[in-house]
Amino acid sequence: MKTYFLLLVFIAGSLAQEDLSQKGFLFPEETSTAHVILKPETSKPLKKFTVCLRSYTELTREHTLFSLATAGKDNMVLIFPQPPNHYSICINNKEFHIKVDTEILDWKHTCMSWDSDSGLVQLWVNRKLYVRKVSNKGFIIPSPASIILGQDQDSYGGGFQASQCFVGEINQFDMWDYALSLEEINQVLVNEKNGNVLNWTSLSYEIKGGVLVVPLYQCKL
Ligand SMILES: *[C@@H]1O[C@H](CO)[C@@H](O)[C@H](O)[C@H]1NC(C)=O
Ligand SMILES: [Ca+2]
Repeated sequence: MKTYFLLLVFIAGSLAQEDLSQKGFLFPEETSTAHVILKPETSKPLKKFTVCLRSYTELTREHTLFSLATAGKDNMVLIFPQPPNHYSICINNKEFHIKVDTEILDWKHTCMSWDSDSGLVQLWVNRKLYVRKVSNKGFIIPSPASIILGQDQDSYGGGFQASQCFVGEINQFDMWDYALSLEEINQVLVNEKNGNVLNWTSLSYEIKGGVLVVPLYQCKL
């Protein structure tokens, strides 16, 4: 009985690996603590990647959608919307901006890819590919990486500021170690493709602070 109880506490309180296809993360309030640590399937250096996620926020200030830090480089990869019309993106601590359409109060699907061979950076928001950029051609993202949802890392795994945190809901987060083709992005949009680095249907993650896992409810009209 006692062992059973301790096991439950362990599963609920720390590392979980779970099929989240019918669930999402809720970040209910502005804090400098609430975040989700994501544990990738592979710890190899990355020459390319794609991340995709759905999000819903009421925030009109800048905030963090995705933060990947490596030793000494807190903004190794950062996806940082600056409503109403910009995304700030960092690769290898190098920041650039992508102008986007005005944000609206609704679910939003974001995909971003980077390919070291060409340096090509692609950002899709709600199926639209924005003007492409080139950054860090030839670079390789070293390992290990600290991958976090909900907060911007100003140091490896920490250094959070409430004023840059995410408040709202995030689901269908996946990450790949290659740049997805347009056909593959379309598969992601209809939930037919999951990541080989982070897989939303078997996600290894750890919740810190007040983040809730909530069911995805959709009213049918
Ligand atoms: C994602 O996880 C599911 C469930 O374990 C598995 O069936 C699928 O093959 C995984 N996808 C990838 C790309 O690893
Ligand atoms: Ca910061």
